[in-house]
Amino acid sequence: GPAAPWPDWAAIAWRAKEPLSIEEVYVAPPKAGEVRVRVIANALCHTDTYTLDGHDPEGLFPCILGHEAGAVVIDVGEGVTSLVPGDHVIPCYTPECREPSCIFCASPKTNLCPKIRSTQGKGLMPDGTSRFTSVRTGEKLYHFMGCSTFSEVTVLSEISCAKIDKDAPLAQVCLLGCGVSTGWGAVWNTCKVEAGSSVAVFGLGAVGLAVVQAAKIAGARAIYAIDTNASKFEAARALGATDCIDPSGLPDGQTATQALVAKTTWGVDFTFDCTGNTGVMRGALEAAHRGWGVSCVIGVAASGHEIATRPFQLVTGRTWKGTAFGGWKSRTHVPQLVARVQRGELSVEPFISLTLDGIEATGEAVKALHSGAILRAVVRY
Ligand code: NAD
Ligand code: AHE
Ligand code: ZN
Repeated sequence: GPAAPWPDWAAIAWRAKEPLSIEEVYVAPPKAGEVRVRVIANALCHTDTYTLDGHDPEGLFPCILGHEAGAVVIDVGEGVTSLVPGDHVIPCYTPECREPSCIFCASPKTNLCPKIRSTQGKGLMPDGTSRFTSVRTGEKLYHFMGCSTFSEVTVLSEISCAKIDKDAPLAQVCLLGCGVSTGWGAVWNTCKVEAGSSVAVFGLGAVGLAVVQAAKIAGARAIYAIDTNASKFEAARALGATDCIDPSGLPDGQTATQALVAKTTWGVDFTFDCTGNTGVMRGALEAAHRGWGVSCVIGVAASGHEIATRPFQLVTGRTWKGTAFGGWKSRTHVPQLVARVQRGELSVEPFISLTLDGIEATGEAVKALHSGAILRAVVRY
């Protein structure tokens, strides 16, 4: 029979707004269609800290956060055919079931496979239960975004695992599990930014800077980079921004939108919100070009916040759209992005501000991201 379970370490979020607690957890073996993985490296995304701060309407506690990671398969549950122990994977919060009956997987228009979304949103595996138990209290802990990578060991759905080349450095390509892939895909997939266009990016964290990088690769002629934290401008310029704007430092109380319209006459061809601030989302839409401008919402807004604009902004030719994971079909496209990074065609290095060792460093990474001083902090477990 199975050996007695032995515990692993995890960074537990017991309650909103409280620091993570490094404690032992029992991680149950994978059930049918699931895989158990050892997390090798985890990068911290704003969405983790937003959820820890209690802003996610779907946020459940106690839980194990984390969704930007590289991992190695330990064992697989019944019926798993695409993975074997030892495989390297990037956990993906947007799965890809590839079932012939899945109209989303079958459509080239979207990556939003809904196969396990309802249980994922309830913090549970697809059978409606959790694999995590606190050693200290005996309580069950919720999963998060189908990943829960703030744990040395976690359990994932097979359809959430992008299998990647074993030679790819997990402490770097873990960034492709969320933010950087999202920024690139927003430009290339969701908006299909054309050569010669103008682009404005609001919010210069890893997501916004990946938008800058992708826009430059797409041949954008002008890239306006906007952030209230001017310390982000150096990285933005290095990645291709042609003009950096601090909205708090504009003359005569001008807004970033007014500044952009003044610089361009009719607005910017493509604008991106990478802040999650609904006021900024409105400003980004209204900075889009009369007649054809497209504005893409990438940022995730806090519970209770809604977007608004005058319908006239749409009547006069602007399009408001949004993206989840940059439109990438996870199991198909993430391995391809990893290969492009390995070939040196794309670089994730500019986004890694610091690398820390040991899961106990996760709290330090949270503080650093909160302070605005860093892009991505990678923690090697
Ligand atoms: P981050 O915290 O590293 O960066 C956010 C940046 O926005 C910071 O540089 C901050 O100074 C800037 N900012 C904040 N308020 C601003 C304002 N009013 N005006 C201008 N700049 C402002 O975050 P990140 O990890 O890069 O993520 C960015 C956003 O994207 C978050 O909302 C995150 O939840 C979301 N996200 C969405 C997806 C998706 O699939 N749609 C994927 C990843 C992240
Ligand atoms: N749970 C929130 C929404 C959170 C959200 O929108 N998440 C983004 C990914 S953020 C990655 O860092 C997303 O892709 N959402 C699609 C999905 O299916 O969750 C809420 O408002 O309830
Ligand atoms: Zn994320």
